[in-house]
Amino acid sequence: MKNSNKPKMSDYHYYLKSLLVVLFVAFSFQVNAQENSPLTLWYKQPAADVWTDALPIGNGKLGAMIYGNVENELIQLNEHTVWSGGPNRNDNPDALAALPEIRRLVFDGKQKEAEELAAKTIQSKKSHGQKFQPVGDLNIAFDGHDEFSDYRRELDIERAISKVSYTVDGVTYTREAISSFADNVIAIHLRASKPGMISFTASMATPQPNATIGLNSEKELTISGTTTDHEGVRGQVEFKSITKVKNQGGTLTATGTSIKVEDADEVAVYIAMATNFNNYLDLSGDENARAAAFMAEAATKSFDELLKRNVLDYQNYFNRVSLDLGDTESSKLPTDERLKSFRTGDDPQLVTLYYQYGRYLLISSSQPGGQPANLQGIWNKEMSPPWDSKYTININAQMNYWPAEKANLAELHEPFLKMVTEMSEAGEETARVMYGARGWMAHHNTDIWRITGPVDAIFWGIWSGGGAWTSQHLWDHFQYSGDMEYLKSIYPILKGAAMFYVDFLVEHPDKPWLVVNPGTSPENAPAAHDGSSLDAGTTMDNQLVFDAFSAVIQASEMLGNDQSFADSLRVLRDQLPPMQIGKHGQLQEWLDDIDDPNDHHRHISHLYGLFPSNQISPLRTPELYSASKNTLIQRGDVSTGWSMGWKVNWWARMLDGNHAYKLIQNQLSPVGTNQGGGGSYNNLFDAHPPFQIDGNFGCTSGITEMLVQSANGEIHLLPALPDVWQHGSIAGIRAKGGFEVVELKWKDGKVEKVVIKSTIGGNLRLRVPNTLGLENGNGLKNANGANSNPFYQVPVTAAPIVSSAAEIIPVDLSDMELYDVQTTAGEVITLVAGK
Ligand code: FUC
Repeated sequence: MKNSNKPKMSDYHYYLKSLLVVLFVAFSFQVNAQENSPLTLWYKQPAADVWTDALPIGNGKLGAMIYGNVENELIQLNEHTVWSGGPNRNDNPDALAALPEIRRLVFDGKQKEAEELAAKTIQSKKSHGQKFQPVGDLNIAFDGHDEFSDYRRELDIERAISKVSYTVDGVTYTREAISSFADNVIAIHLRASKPGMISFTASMATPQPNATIGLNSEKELTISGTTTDHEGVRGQVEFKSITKVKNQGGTLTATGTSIKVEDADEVAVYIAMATNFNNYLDLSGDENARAAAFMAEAATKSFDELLKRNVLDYQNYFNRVSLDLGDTESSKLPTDERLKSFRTGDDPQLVTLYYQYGRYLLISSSQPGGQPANLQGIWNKEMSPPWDSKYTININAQMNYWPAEKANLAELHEPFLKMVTEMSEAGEETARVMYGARGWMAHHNTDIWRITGPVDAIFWGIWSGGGAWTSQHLWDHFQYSGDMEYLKSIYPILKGAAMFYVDFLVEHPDKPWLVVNPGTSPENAPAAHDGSSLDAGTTMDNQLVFDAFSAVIQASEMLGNDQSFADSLRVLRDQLPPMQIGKHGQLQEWLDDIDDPNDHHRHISHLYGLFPSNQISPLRTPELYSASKNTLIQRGDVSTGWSMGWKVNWWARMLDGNHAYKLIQNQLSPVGTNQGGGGSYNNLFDAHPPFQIDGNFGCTSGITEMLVQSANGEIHLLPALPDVWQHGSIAGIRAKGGFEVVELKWKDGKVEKVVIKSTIGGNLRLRVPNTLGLENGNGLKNANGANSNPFYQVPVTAAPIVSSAAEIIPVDLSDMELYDVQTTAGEVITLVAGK
């Protein structure tokens, strides 16, 4: 029949063709959309031999740096428990006998003599901490790929996948790499746009001296080794890596210690790594069985299966928070070019990318059951990395975890909290043997073996606040969730940290105070003390003891137990020295007014009280606000990476968004361009320099603090918004007391809409820059009196002692509203502007 409506065979072909075209377009669109995802770091050139140009992937246990080199791809490998040495302690028992004399010398103003004696008697004579070490490298050599075009290298932090693509002789080659959370392997996928085009030789290398590279009967490349001895501690970590090459099409030949693939259609390479490490005291695991089991399990799955599952696992964390600070044309440029022009340009999206990169790095370097992120996260290629890539706990390791609770990654706090628990076990002996004290303590460093003795020069190592500060993280973890069972479980650790000071504090001979002696203010030393760092009653020590005691006092109240111990702490807390404001208007770092206003030292430890603690605030302690401002200005902005990261948080707590933003500009400057200070490498790793990951995490925390703070007994929205972020939104931020800021939108610097979920109920006290009302048009109740919410009780800071020469800068607060909203568990509150 002519003109029939029935489709003809050719029509079927037409439909099929159309469908394929639609699918193809949709697919290419998706690929394009992925390539242009705003949350991508990307570059037009390979990393060549520059490690800080390579891109990091990790699953908290296995880390890799992908160089993206075309002819000779290099993938540098880490496993979280590959450390030098083995279980060991490093206390110096001579301390106890020398303690009275050291204290007397400090009180007599003979700090230098005290330091010399302490160097002999307190400083560890054993290990000064072991080293986090690499496993080795995977090299993949491609013949004939010396000339290429259309090169692109990227790290998509929305999907946790690194990708390299380029064209040789009309064939497009693609490499993707992930570190699989669920399947315990690093997986690399090699593809080409034409079949049979993939040929390469894969081999392994390792800088570990006690390791052998081999090939097993499964035609897998292996590295088997034992880590090195260091400072008298025998290397006892046994490690194994297994690399499997799975080709589709073509041939695979294994010769010597390399694998040659010829003419394959596509290839997957999986790398499993494991050690004998069970915990800080036990190395009885079987690294061979572990690595083999990981590989056997992963090998049954295709790369696409691993990838699909990995994206879901990763996004379970990553997608909880979104941030929009605006976008400009600059975001279309490669990341290294954006970094170069950030300070002078207009690229707010780079801040969003950097913020989310901080979250990406925490997800990738800190997973439950693994080791905490160390000074380099989980990425290190050196056998002797800077500061051994361990845990400096006078600031750096804590900074790594500042974003964990508020940026909605609380589960990833676990490795650090576990480390604190283990230090509390190890540090009991240190407290007893070295200082004759009950409870537990730690000095300024620890490592995978949880050493708690004093390391490095005595000047740094004698600091005794490691227990007080790190245990605050347990308290914080509780305060965010409100989980009373958790509080019960950690109470003994908080109590132990406080108990140490019950025994360690001594009466000052001339002043009416109880002080830490010997104490220090980390790594700084006043000229007035002949350059010695030792002192009694330094401001940071006082603030730390205040927090250690306050946490126990509040915890015991909430648990309704141990009241008499809490009461005894109240009495002691009242005898701590108050903060003092010196003749330069500064917050005094030392007990005497000896600060140098031209000192630009990177540590400003006495501002611990401003952040992360909450003993100083423009809203509650105006004189101390003034002193902190003077101190921040005198110390200056530019410094090492982590110091600048801390300053973002400080200026946010000072409610000065423009100054905080200035620090972000410094942080997002290429390393070497910042008047001798830190900055960022091309892969956006923080530069101390050298690379230290703390600055990444510190800045991520600081950006959150600029937008939402839970401090001062309230949730403060837009507390420190810089002029350049007048419009934007953030979603998914957590606040103490189980609140979640599900959505916060602002326009012209004012809150337009905020949605807050209360997970455990209680009063929501909200400070905002403009009038808000309920969606139904009803107004809100203005806050009155003390906040009834138990998670928003702030211990009162003692009135400072102010030098008669000090000038006090008045606090200039913009208009704000303060509301109280009663919430029940599970309730979602929506508030809008102007009602
Ligand atoms: C502290 C800092 C240094 C460095 C080191 C890892 O000692 O003072 O700047 O960050 O830790």
